[in-house]
Amino acid sequence: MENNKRFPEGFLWGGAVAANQVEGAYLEDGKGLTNVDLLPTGPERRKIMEGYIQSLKPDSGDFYPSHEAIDFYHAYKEDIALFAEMGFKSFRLSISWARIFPNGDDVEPNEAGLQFYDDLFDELLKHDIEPVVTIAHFDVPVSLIDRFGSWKSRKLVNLFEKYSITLFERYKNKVKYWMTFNEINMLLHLPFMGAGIVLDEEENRNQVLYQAAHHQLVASAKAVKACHEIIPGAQIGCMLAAGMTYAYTSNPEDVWKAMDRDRESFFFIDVQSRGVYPGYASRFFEDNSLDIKMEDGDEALLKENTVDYIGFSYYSSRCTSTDPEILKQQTSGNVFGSIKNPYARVSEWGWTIDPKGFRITANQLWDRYQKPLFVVENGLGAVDQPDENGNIDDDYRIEYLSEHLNAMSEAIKDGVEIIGYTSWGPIDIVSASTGEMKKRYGYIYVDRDNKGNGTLDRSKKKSFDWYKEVIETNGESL
Ligand code: BGP
Repeated sequence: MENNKRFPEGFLWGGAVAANQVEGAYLEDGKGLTNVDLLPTGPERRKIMEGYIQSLKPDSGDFYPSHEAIDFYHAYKEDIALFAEMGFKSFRLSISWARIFPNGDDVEPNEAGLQFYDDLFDELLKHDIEPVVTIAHFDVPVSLIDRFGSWKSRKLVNLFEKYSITLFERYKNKVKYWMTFNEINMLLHLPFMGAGIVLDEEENRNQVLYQAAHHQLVASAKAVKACHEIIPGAQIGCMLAAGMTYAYTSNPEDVWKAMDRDRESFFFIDVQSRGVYPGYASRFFEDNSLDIKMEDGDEALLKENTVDYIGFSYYSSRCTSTDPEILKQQTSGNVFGSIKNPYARVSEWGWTIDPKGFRITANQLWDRYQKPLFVVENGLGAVDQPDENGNIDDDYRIEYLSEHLNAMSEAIKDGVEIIGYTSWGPIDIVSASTGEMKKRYGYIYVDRDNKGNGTLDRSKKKSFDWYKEVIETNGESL
């Protein structure tokens, strides 16, 4: 790449969504109920995401945004035509496990579910858009939660392997980019949303979560193995909710705590990318008397089946401190909260806005793993208010994205190999953390409010043409 080019030729510009946040049609064509279909909007949502849920059936008095979402299941051709108009080279989406295996362990897959994604990939390929597929973006069939406790059970390893092999066999001529678990570290923070795990008070939380993590890590390695065997040349990655943790002061205790916080997330990727459990994890298990059951063959499987690239989401960096007074100055953030960073502004949802942190995080991941990176989520959730003519001049989103894309181009100049950028929510979709439509990320506005009212009509925001030019010029317009 010549020095003056900011992005490599063939850079995979695009956008990213998740099945449960766009598709809707939550029980259509044979699809089974999933954990994310049990997340209502409102005050209950957070507790349920954390694993404290009373019933595995939707409550008729609640509103569940995933049930209709933005009806992508029926509108995908129109939406993909808009992505093609922006010049997308890639589009990241997830497959809902319960569309393929409604109960998770059905003997035969649900043909209507397989056909839906076949048609979706055909539509993308018709527009020369590369599908980038997340095998599990939080979805777990409720039946597996009900009968086996979801990822608490080793049974899910082989069920996930069978699900993955079904996808690889079916889509081997259409999909070259895969990733196993979306934000695999989410499991530690929001166990029910991340992995369908229901917790009860008397259980040892760390024992349950790190045993479940081991099951997901083994399942991920089995999927990597199968993908390489069934689709030679395909790239299969992991996916981390990233964002460096800064020490609030130069107090070595703060520095150590910040490193420890990052290792909590790196733990998963260390195993998926380097193939071995790091020493600090073994020490953590010992110090906390955790007995993680591993089966014969697990170690070799992990070692021999590491990922081809590191996918990650970046929204914000974080701050931590050992000072209880400082710790009180909390702000929110994707998955994990943070102390307010006095050097950074925050979004309307309190998420830190730190473009330099994006360059720092990309360098940190490259230094640690020395494997290609793929930015598969980045964006600004904001309240987009149409004006009297229905226009949305989202200059604030253009500013956020410009700053972050410039930071990413600096990381590439630092020698960090980044293969693509799929901005989160190229079209307005359901927020994962709050279930709101009001928290909009898109270049495309969708007429739907937090309660499901609206026409679902799509319209272009100011950022639509802005991003179209970024892609057309391969980033030179930034
Ligand atoms: C990540 C998820 C995405 C997306 C994103 C934005 O955790 O991988 O599903 O939702 O967060 O968060 P939110 O939708 O809560 O604004």
